[in-house]
Amino acid sequence: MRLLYSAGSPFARIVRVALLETGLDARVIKQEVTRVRLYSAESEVLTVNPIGRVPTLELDDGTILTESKLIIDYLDACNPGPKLLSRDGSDGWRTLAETGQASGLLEGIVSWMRASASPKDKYAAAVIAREAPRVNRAADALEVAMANGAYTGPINAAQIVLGTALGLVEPRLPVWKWREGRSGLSAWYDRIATRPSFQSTVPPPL
Ligand SMILES: N[C@@H](CCC(=O)N[C@@H](CS)C(=O)NCC(=O)O)C(=O)O
Repeated sequence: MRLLYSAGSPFARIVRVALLETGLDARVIKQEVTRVRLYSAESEVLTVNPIGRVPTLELDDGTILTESKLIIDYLDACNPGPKLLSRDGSDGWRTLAETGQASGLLEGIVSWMRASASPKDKYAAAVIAREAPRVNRAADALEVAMANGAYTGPINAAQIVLGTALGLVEPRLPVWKWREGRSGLSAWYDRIATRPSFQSTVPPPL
């Protein structure tokens, strides 16, 4: 298998962490695509995937998987151990609910970050005005959820997505002071960030 990824992509990081956490990492050749190439017509991703995004996972039979959470489904199918993304309701749908919440936070952070990087874009201010309250609402809900034992138990997709989302803020969106007033969420992040899978996939500063 071959994984096309970019070092700074949070969506690719979800898959990279999942590979490390499931022990499947050794079965995958990793091919880094630089940010400049990823956003160019010369992107290596375009040679196999018309969508042109990372993560892209090429299976041994040439099948192309794209979309981070669908790739996690595939990794779960390859892995005899506990599922990262339980889809059978045996956990009361908790993982699905938490993964959705964490994904909404991540997408909000990415939208805010991209708008901040393009201040001349005529829509940038409107995007930030919509996304900043969204991520603050999500983080406030997460602070409450942490006090109720959410995002705990064996590592799973929800924890990976949330750790990846929060791990993007300090290097890429330092303007958002998400830790202020959120000691529970902050302590949760500091714990997950010490895992070797997170430590070895930290996004580089821009
Ligand atoms: N929904 C996708 C998002 C993937 C995505 O947006 N990847 C970005 C990098 S963070 C990308 O490849 N962008 C290249 C492009 O849009 O052409 C997933 O979960 O995998």
